[in-house]
Amino acid sequence: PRIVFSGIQPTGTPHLGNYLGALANWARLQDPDVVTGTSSINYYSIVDLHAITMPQNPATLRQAKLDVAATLLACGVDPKRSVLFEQSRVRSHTELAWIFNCITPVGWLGRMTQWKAKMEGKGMGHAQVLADESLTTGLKMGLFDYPVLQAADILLYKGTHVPVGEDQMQHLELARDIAGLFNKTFTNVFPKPTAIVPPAAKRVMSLRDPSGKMSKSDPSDFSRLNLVDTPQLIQAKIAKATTDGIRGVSFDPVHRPGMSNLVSIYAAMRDIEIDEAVKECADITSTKDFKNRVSDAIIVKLQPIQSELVRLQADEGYVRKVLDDGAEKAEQVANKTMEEVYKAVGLR
Ligand code: AQP
Repeated sequence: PRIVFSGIQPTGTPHLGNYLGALANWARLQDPDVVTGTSSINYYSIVDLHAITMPQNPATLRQAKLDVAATLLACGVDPKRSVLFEQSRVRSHTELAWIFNCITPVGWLGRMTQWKAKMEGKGMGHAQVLADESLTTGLKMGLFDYPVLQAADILLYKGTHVPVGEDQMQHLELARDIAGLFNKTFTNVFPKPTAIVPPAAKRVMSLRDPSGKMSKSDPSDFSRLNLVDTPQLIQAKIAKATTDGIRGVSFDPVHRPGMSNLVSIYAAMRDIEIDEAVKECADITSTKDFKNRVSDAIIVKLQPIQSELVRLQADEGYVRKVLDDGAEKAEQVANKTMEEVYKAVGLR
């Protein structure tokens, strides 16, 4: 069978980018493959150890983990068919990351763009490199090493398929390289995982600045659509979304990034192709009318998820129980892999 692994950080409430880039696929992958009939084992993790690579408030983090768990369940993750768990409850994630740290060249991590982007968010220049001491004193080891931990997350369960948004492609390549390096250095333990990226809306952009991706940690709440936003708020955020002065609806990410972002969101919400979405809106000349159509589509799509979420949030005991069971199941599999790893490396 396929072994599916993916994670989400409890850094805030999940947004439409998380949903379209990853979560919608998480639910879908619980079903057997429509073409081959292959079934899968699914591991979905709330990756709290990744969240602390950026400063977090402990109380907020604790609450966010429960909220994210409830949201995943509301989005269709089914604990009967998937192992849903908190990363830090399974200690082997960090153990395997350490072993990978001992073989992964620093240069591989130096090429990753995410830590640079996050440093940039702290007012540091993208062009400056590792050798610049003034830059790297502000860079925490954990943030730099994040992709190695991510490789450990996936490979601990011998993951073969990883449903993620496009922003994670570089990290997934690294996970493949680390798997290959481990197998070559010691013995063949790990498969090379493949990314599963959705065809449409693989990268949902910020509503305020469509040159950057929609993200939980963006300080502006108007930059994203949270899955929990009320219809009024969704309408207000879409109404304020950055577009352009050009009349009519078209898809042209280079010249019309804001408009194109809304078109791909609309297409994804309606489960149609981008071309079809543009055709459907051919008669619309005013951006205001188009935005109303987009927010209506979002509201309709999110409604069932939101009512399920309300139900789950009233039942914290159930959510905790799901996480406890998940941690137990994940740990058993992780322990088996670690035995193989320890033997291969010579630690046993
Ligand atoms: N804008 C996006 N479009 C498509 N997919 C996205 N993902 C995230 N943003 C988008 C996918 O969601 C999964 C969980 O990733 P995450 O927890 O790192 O999400 P985030 O919103 O990006 O969270 P943060 O805290 O703001 O983190 P940084 O700053 O690290 O991005 C992943 O599969 C991701 O691809």
